[in-house]
Amino acid sequence: MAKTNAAPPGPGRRTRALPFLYNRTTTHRFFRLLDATARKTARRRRLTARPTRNRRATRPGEPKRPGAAEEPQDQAVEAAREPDAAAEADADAAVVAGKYWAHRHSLFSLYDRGVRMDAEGWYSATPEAVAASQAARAAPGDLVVDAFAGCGGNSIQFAARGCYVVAVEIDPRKVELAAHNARVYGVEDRIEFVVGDFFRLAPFLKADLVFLSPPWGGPAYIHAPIYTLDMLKPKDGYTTFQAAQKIAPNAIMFLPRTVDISQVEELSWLSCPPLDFESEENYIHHRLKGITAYFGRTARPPSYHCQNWDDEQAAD
Ligand code: MGP
Repeated sequence: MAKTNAAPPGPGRRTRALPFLYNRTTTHRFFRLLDATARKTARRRRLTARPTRNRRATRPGEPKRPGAAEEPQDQAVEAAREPDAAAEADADAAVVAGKYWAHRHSLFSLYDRGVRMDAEGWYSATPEAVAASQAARAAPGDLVVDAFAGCGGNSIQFAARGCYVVAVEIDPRKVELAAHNARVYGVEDRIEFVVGDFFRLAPFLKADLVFLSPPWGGPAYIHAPIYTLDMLKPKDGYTTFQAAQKIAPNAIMFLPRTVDISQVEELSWLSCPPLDFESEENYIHHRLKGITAYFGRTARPPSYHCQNWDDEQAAD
């Protein structure tokens, strides 16, 4: 595109068209305002574009990084038009650009084949090795309901295990991303995507197992020293678990590493007789990522396990 240089204010066609602009005092104010706006925009760009170390242009022939529509930074800019969403989108984009991009291959080993995520997907997708080990608790041929399917990471691993999956997700845009990702992994035939509210659908569903990875409240969840079940979204952990119990007694729940584990164990006492219960710490590269709670036949004694995965192991 050709560069154009703005003509300095002065007499001529423009002066006649916009006389107020060239009035001495108004001009001054106008350009001051313009300058302030430009500074604000530049500051916003600097915030959302970090870090440059992990960001590089796509090489020819290489699968595209998340497309323009899904690029978290662009979403932030889009959302910035709505004042309420602006702060949230900026925070999301900064977090995503800051650390989750570096984790892309542990979230999806086939990331480079065109996996797509939205901002929430980046920070809430279960790392693939963890999702695979959770899925290993299901038997091939099981019918699994993934209650908060998001961008599809867990549904994909259950399908890869040989299960049939009903993936429930309230956001139709996420369902599109999840269906796309299922195609990338070649498991789309085993997943039925449903756009809907899990809490409304639960009374009408039956399955062998329910997988629950509800929103934890965004990356800020970590600021609470102890995460209690009432902090889960969109409904507290008890309500979510009871909705799942209408579908199947067997459930797997992925929860924050700071969760109050005694509260989680109490969920198993909501059934009579109490469900078998097991909790497991999930590590990637020796960093604790979350805690998985297994209920019913997905639980294995003894009741406490610790699991570590690193990328080399996951790649095998
Ligand atoms: P994290 O704790 O936000 O960051 O997410 P991480 O990578 O541990 O960075 P660190 O520098 O703090 O160590 C860890 C994992 O938790 C993510 O990869 C997701 O699998 C999961 N997770 C995080 N959040 C905020 C959510 C959420 O809101 N919902 C769900 N279901 N999972 C989440």
